[in-house]
Amino acid sequence: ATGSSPGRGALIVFEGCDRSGKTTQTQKLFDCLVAMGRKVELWRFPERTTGVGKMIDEYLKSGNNLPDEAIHLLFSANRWETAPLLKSKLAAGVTIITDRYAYSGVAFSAAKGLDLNWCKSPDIGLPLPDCVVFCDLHPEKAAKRGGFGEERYENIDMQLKVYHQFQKLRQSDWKVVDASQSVDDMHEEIKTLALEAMDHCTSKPQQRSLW
Ligand code: Z5A
Repeated sequence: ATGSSPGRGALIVFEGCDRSGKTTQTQKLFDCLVAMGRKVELWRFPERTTGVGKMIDEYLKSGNNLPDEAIHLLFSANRWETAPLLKSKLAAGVTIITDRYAYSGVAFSAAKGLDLNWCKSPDIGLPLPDCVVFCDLHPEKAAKRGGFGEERYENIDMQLKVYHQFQKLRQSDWKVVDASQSVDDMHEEIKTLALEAMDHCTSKPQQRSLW
Protein backbone atom coordinates (compact mmCIF):
# COMPACT_ATOMS: atom_id res chain seq x y z
CA ALA A 1 0.00 0.00 0.00
CA THR A 2 1.15 3.52 -0.68
CA GLY A 3 -0.17 4.80 2.70
CA SER A 4 0.62 8.34 3.69
CA SER A 5 3.93 9.04 5.43
CA PRO A 6 3.56 9.58 9.18
CA GLY A 7 5.71 12.73 8.83
CA ARG A 8 8.65 13.64 10.96
CA GLY A 9 8.55 14.78 14.55
CA ALA A 10 9.16 18.38 15.54
CA LEU A 11 12.18 19.58 17.47
CA ILE A 12 10.82 22.00 20.07
CA VAL A 13 13.51 23.82 22.02
CA PHE A 14 12.99 25.79 25.25
CA GLU A 15 15.47 28.52 26.08
CA GLY A 16 15.68 31.23 28.69
CA CYS A 17 17.59 32.26 31.77
CA ASP A 18 17.73 30.37 35.03
CA ARG A 19 14.38 30.07 36.85
CA SER A 20 12.36 31.24 33.85
CA GLY A 21 10.19 28.13 34.09
CA LYS A 22 11.69 25.95 31.34
CA THR A 23 11.65 22.76 33.40
CA THR A 24 8.08 23.41 34.58
CA GLN A 25 6.84 24.15 31.06
CA THR A 26 8.68 21.37 29.21
CA GLN A 27 7.20 18.84 31.66
CA LYS A 28 3.70 20.29 31.33
CA LEU A 29 3.87 20.28 27.54
CA PHE A 30 5.19 16.72 27.53
CA ASP A 31 2.38 15.49 29.83
CA CYS A 32 -0.22 17.27 27.72
CA LEU A 33 1.04 15.82 24.42
CA VAL A 34 1.24 12.32 25.91
CA ALA A 35 -2.38 12.68 27.07
CA MET A 36 -3.29 13.65 23.50
CA GLY A 37 -1.71 10.41 22.28
CA ARG A 38 1.20 12.09 20.47
CA LYS A 39 4.60 10.42 20.03
CA VAL A 40 6.80 12.65 22.15
CA GLU A 41 9.94 12.57 24.32
CA LEU A 42 11.30 15.04 26.86
CA TRP A 43 15.06 15.78 26.61
CA ARG A 44 17.39 18.27 28.30
CA PHE A 45 20.82 19.73 27.73
CA PRO A 46 23.20 19.27 29.32
CA GLU A 47 22.35 15.55 29.32
CA ARG A 48 24.31 14.79 32.47
CA THR A 49 24.16 10.97 32.32
CA THR A 50 26.62 10.43 29.44
CA GLY A 51 30.42 10.35 29.80
CA VAL A 52 30.73 13.93 28.57
CA GLY A 53 27.65 14.92 30.60
CA LYS A 54 29.31 13.72 33.82
CA MET A 55 32.28 16.03 33.18
CA ILE A 56 29.88 18.93 32.61
CA ASP A 57 27.97 18.12 35.78
CA GLU A 58 31.18 18.15 37.79
CA TYR A 59 32.19 21.47 36.23
CA LEU A 60 28.82 23.08 37.01
CA LYS A 61 29.03 21.90 40.58
CA SER A 62 32.42 23.70 40.72
CA GLY A 63 34.53 20.58 40.98
CA ASN A 64 37.04 21.35 38.27
CA ASN A 65 38.36 24.40 36.52
CA LEU A 66 38.46 24.04 32.77
CA PRO A 67 39.32 26.85 30.35
CA ASP A 68 36.13 28.49 29.00
CA GLU A 69 36.88 27.17 25.49
CA ALA A 70 37.20 23.58 26.75
CA ILE A 71 33.89 23.55 28.65
CA HIS A 72 32.21 25.19 25.67
CA LEU A 73 33.35 22.34 23.43
CA LEU A 74 32.17 19.76 25.98
CA PHE A 75 28.66 21.27 26.01
CA SER A 76 28.66 21.07 22.22
CA ALA A 77 30.06 17.50 22.27
CA ASN A 78 27.21 16.58 24.62
CA ARG A 79 24.74 17.63 21.90
CA TRP A 80 26.74 15.85 19.19
CA GLU A 81 26.92 12.57 21.12
CA THR A 82 23.13 12.49 21.29
CA ALA A 83 22.53 13.91 17.78
CA PRO A 84 22.33 10.56 15.90
CA LEU A 85 19.57 9.40 18.27
CA LEU A 86 17.85 12.79 18.05
CA LYS A 87 17.85 12.66 14.25
CA SER A 88 16.56 9.10 14.10
CA LYS A 89 13.74 9.85 16.55
CA LEU A 90 12.64 12.92 14.58
CA ALA A 91 12.76 10.95 11.33
CA ALA A 92 10.62 8.23 12.95
CA GLY A 93 7.93 10.79 13.75
CA VAL A 94 8.74 11.39 17.42
CA THR A 95 8.47 14.99 18.58
CA ILE A 96 11.34 15.97 20.87
CA ILE A 97 10.89 18.68 23.48
CA THR A 98 14.19 19.84 24.88
CA ASP A 99 15.02 21.97 27.92
CA ARG A 100 17.92 24.11 26.52
CA TYR A 101 19.98 23.53 23.34
CA ALA A 102 22.76 25.21 21.34
CA TYR A 103 21.47 28.76 22.01
CA SER A 104 22.28 28.30 25.71
CA GLY A 105 25.68 27.00 24.65
CA VAL A 106 26.45 30.22 22.81
CA ALA A 107 24.77 32.60 25.28
CA PHE A 108 26.65 31.31 28.35
CA SER A 109 30.08 31.19 26.71
CA ALA A 110 29.66 34.58 24.99
CA ALA A 111 28.57 35.98 28.37
CA LYS A 112 32.00 34.93 29.67
CA GLY A 113 33.64 36.94 26.88
CA LEU A 114 34.27 34.38 24.14
CA ASP A 115 33.66 35.51 20.55
CA LEU A 116 30.06 34.87 19.49
CA ASN A 117 30.91 33.41 16.08
CA TRP A 118 33.59 31.16 17.55
CA CYS A 119 30.98 29.95 20.04
CA LYS A 120 28.51 29.13 17.28
CA SER A 121 30.90 27.11 15.13
CA PRO A 122 31.07 23.73 16.95
CA ASP A 123 27.25 23.39 16.76
CA ILE A 124 27.12 23.91 12.96
CA GLY A 125 25.26 20.96 11.46
CA LEU A 126 23.11 19.96 14.45
CA PRO A 127 19.37 19.61 13.75
CA LEU A 128 17.68 23.00 13.42
CA PRO A 129 14.77 23.42 15.84
CA ASP A 130 11.29 23.67 14.34
CA CYS A 131 10.25 25.91 17.18
CA VAL A 132 12.28 27.87 19.73
CA VAL A 133 10.23 28.89 22.76
CA PHE A 134 12.04 31.64 24.66
CA CYS A 135 10.80 31.89 28.24
CA ASP A 136 11.31 35.59 28.75
CA LEU A 137 11.93 36.59 32.34
CA HIS A 138 14.33 39.34 33.36
CA PRO A 139 16.95 37.96 35.82
CA GLU A 140 15.93 40.54 38.45
CA LYS A 141 12.45 39.00 38.46
CA ALA A 142 13.85 35.46 38.30
CA ALA A 143 15.92 36.16 41.42
CA LYS A 144 12.69 36.74 43.34
CA ARG A 145 11.63 33.14 42.66
CA GLY A 146 13.30 31.86 45.81
CA GLY A 147 16.85 32.83 44.84
CA PHE A 148 19.22 31.12 42.45
CA GLY A 149 20.73 27.70 43.06
CA GLU A 150 24.24 26.64 43.99
CA GLU A 151 25.72 25.98 40.57
CA ARG A 152 28.48 27.97 38.90
CA TYR A 153 26.41 30.32 36.69
CA GLU A 154 23.55 30.83 39.13
CA ASN A 155 24.22 34.42 40.17
CA ILE A 156 22.68 37.70 39.09
CA ASP A 157 25.76 39.17 37.30
CA MET A 158 26.16 36.12 35.07
CA GLN A 159 22.42 35.83 34.43
CA LEU A 160 22.22 39.49 33.31
CA LYS A 161 25.05 38.91 30.82
CA VAL A 162 23.40 35.72 29.55
CA TYR A 163 20.07 37.51 29.14
CA HIS A 164 21.84 40.16 27.05
CA GLN A 165 23.44 37.48 24.84
CA PHE A 166 20.06 35.78 24.33
CA GLN A 167 18.72 39.13 23.05
CA LYS A 168 21.54 39.18 20.49
CA LEU A 169 20.87 35.59 19.40
CA ARG A 170 17.11 36.02 19.21
CA GLN A 171 15.76 35.40 15.71
CA SER A 172 12.54 36.70 14.22
CA ASP A 173 10.92 33.26 14.26
CA TRP A 174 11.52 32.66 17.98
CA LYS A 175 8.36 32.38 20.03
CA VAL A 176 8.88 34.74 22.94
CA VAL A 177 6.60 33.85 25.86
CA ASP A 178 6.17 36.23 28.78
CA ALA A 179 7.46 34.06 31.62
CA SER A 180 6.07 36.35 34.33
CA GLN A 181 2.58 34.96 33.58
CA SER A 182 1.09 32.14 35.63
CA VAL A 183 2.23 28.58 34.91
CA ASP A 184 -1.16 27.75 33.37
CA ASP A 185 -1.33 30.84 31.14
CA MET A 186 2.18 30.14 29.84
CA HIS A 187 1.24 26.53 29.18
CA GLU A 188 -1.85 27.46 27.12
CA GLU A 189 0.23 29.76 24.91
CA ILE A 190 3.02 27.18 24.53
CA LYS A 191 0.62 24.33 23.76
CA THR A 192 -0.77 26.28 20.78
CA LEU A 193 2.73 27.06 19.51
CA ALA A 194 3.85 23.44 19.86
CA LEU A 195 0.83 22.00 18.05
CA GLU A 196 1.36 24.49 15.20
CA ALA A 197 5.01 23.47 14.90
CA MET A 198 4.09 19.77 14.90
CA ASP A 199 1.45 20.27 12.19
CA HIS A 200 3.91 22.24 10.13
CA CYS A 201 6.42 19.38 10.14
CA THR A 202 4.15 17.07 8.18
CA SER A 203 4.39 19.45 5.21
CA LYS A 204 8.08 20.26 5.82
CA PRO A 205 9.66 16.82 5.56
CA GLN A 206 13.30 17.77 5.40
CA GLN A 207 15.16 18.35 8.64
CA ARG A 208 17.47 21.37 8.24
CA SER A 209 20.55 22.11 10.30
CA LEU A 210 22.04 24.87 12.45
CA TRP A 211 22.68 27.76 12.09
N1 Z5A B 1 24.65 25.63 29.93
C1 Z5A B 1 25.78 26.08 29.26
O1 Z5A B 1 26.58 26.84 29.80
N2 Z5A B 1 26.02 25.67 27.98
C2 Z5A B 1 25.17 24.83 27.33
O2 Z5A B 1 25.42 24.46 26.17
C3 Z5A B 1 23.97 24.40 28.02
C4 Z5A B 1 23.76 24.81 29.32
C5 Z5A B 1 23.02 23.47 27.33
C6 Z5A B 1 22.61 23.95 33.65
O3 Z5A B 1 21.39 24.10 33.03
C7 Z5A B 1 23.54 25.08 33.31
O4 Z5A B 1 24.25 24.80 32.09
C8 Z5A B 1 22.82 26.38 33.07
C9 Z5A B 1 23.19 26.76 31.66
C10 Z5A B 1 24.42 26.01 31.34
N3 Z5A B 1 23.32 27.32 34.03
N4 Z5A B 1 22.60 28.22 34.51
N5 Z5A B 1 21.95 29.02 34.88
P1 Z5A B 1 20.06 23.48 33.64
O5 Z5A B 1 19.06 23.59 32.55
O6 Z5A B 1 20.37 22.15 34.20
O7 Z5A B 1 19.66 24.43 34.89
P2 Z5A B 1 18.79 25.74 34.96
O8 Z5A B 1 18.55 26.48 33.73
O9 Z5A B 1 19.50 26.45 36.01
O10 Z5A B 1 17.33 25.27 35.25
P3 Z5A B 1 16.38 25.73 36.36
O11 Z5A B 1 17.00 26.40 37.53
O12 Z5A B 1 15.72 24.48 36.67
O13 Z5A B 1 15.42 26.82 35.72
P4 Z5A B 1 14.10 26.63 34.85
O14 Z5A B 1 14.03 25.24 34.35
O15 Z5A B 1 14.02 27.67 33.84
O16 Z5A B 1 12.89 26.92 35.88
P5 Z5A B 1 11.91 25.96 36.70
O17 Z5A B 1 12.70 24.89 37.44
O18 Z5A B 1 10.80 25.49 35.88
O19 Z5A B 1 11.32 27.01 37.73
C11 Z5A B 1 12.14 27.71 38.65
C12 Z5A B 1 11.32 28.10 39.91
O20 Z5A B 1 10.27 29.03 39.55
C13 Z5A B 1 10.59 26.92 40.57
O21 Z5A B 1 10.55 27.17 41.94
C14 Z5A B 1 9.18 26.99 39.97
O22 Z5A B 1 8.22 26.43 40.80
C15 Z5A B 1 8.98 28.49 39.80
N6 Z5A B 1 8.15 28.84 38.63
C16 Z5A B 1 8.12 28.25 37.42
N7 Z5A B 1 7.25 28.86 36.60
C17 Z5A B 1 6.70 29.87 37.30
C18 Z5A B 1 5.71 30.87 36.99
N8 Z5A B 1 5.14 30.96 35.77
N9 Z5A B 1 5.40 31.75 37.96
C19 Z5A B 1 5.99 31.70 39.17
N10 Z5A B 1 6.92 30.78 39.54
C20 Z5A B 1 7.28 29.87 38.61
